[in-house]
Amino acid sequence: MHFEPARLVARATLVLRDNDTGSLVTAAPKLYPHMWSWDAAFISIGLAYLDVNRAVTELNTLLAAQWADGMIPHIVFTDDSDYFPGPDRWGTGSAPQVPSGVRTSGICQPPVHAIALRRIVEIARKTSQADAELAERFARHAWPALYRWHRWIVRHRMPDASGLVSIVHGWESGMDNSPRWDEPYAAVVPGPDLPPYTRLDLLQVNDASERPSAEEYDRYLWLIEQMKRVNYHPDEVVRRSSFLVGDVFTTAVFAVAGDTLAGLGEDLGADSGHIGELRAWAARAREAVAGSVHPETGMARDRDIRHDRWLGTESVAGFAPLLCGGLPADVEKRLMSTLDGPDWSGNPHLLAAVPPSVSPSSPEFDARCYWRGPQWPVLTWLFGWAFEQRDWPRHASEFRAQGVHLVSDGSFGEYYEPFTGKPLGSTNQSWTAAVVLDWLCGVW
Ligand code: 9WN
Repeated sequence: MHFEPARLVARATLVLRDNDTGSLVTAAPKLYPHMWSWDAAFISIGLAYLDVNRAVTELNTLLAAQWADGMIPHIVFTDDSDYFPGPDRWGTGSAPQVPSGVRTSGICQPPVHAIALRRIVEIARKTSQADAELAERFARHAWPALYRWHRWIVRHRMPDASGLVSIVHGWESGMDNSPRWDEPYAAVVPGPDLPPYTRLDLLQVNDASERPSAEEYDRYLWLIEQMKRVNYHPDEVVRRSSFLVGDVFTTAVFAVAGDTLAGLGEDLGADSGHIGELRAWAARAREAVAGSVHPETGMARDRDIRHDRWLGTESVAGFAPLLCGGLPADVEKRLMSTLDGPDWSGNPHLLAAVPPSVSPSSPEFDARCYWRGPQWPVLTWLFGWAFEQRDWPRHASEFRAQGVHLVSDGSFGEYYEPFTGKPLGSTNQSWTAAVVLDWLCGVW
């Protein structure tokens, strides 16, 4: 089955409406019945095409859950009890930073929010004067909150000389079981006192091998226990967590989102001192991304901070410098041709010419398993958006066209098998619907 653009738009609209609780759109109808931080950002962009006011509500709901110290938590829980780990297992209720009246997880996700805020303003400016005023008013209100979010990252998550933004849990990367984290996770040894648990995610997928393994889940849950024991104190978490990795993809997102927030601040007349700080933080992060590049492969690398070593997995995160810039022109050109080449988007067997999460030529590639090989539409959106910003319109429009091709079966899969295009994980995944709306309705 293949849907034409107008039908795809209609179906994407329906997905966002069906998953809408009023104050938030759940990440997916069954598998993820709550709000996720980076999903919410992408979802708000899609919502802006349906109703700017509703898009504003989405980001407002997320920001209402921002911790007092500035962290934006990775999950804002609804009352649904069909997801594990839920609020009780996270046990963030006694952490002093958590605002009252909301229940959240205790970690964060990539800081894409400023990108969404600016995109909403752009969309609203194209619809009507009233929408433009609404979006700008909201952007002025949200700007200081996002500034504080970026400041939290600088204060608490740039712990070593590499300058990379660090994560204390694979979930923070948004790429949970990517082989990027295999080595650092090998050093996470769950204690005998890991409380027992039952996974609920496996009830929602057809094939358990499309999801992380039991051993991986034990480690995910063990890291939560470690954080609970220090009551989510951000510096203690970084000091004690047995997983501490400089995430090059998150660092690139931080850099490009920081510059985006600074630019929006200039546009809206925000505090010039804060704008200057955002620019400086972004520059530092961009340098860290460039500094991670492997001299031979030309790909960016994560850094296992606990064990003081670079991680050389051939994952899509290796293209992080293309998101934020900062490389010498010849190195950047080479990286772009690697992306276009046969080990990545140019692999002749791919259904859609967009990068899989892991190179099909890598021994770690698994075509069906989550972040170990499948294509994720939302990543295609992010790279395409960045290419537009960087003034590479041909690449940007190719990514949009190929992204639409990938999702044209209309099921809005969470991720896709790269050779057959089979949707995997959840269907009717909200962020997939949202990026389709931006690809098909956006003015580029
Ligand atoms: C854990 C919601 C989230 C995404 C992540 C994706 C997946 C959660 C899970 O779903 O993670 O946070 O339970 O597997 O990996 O990127 O934000 O869509």
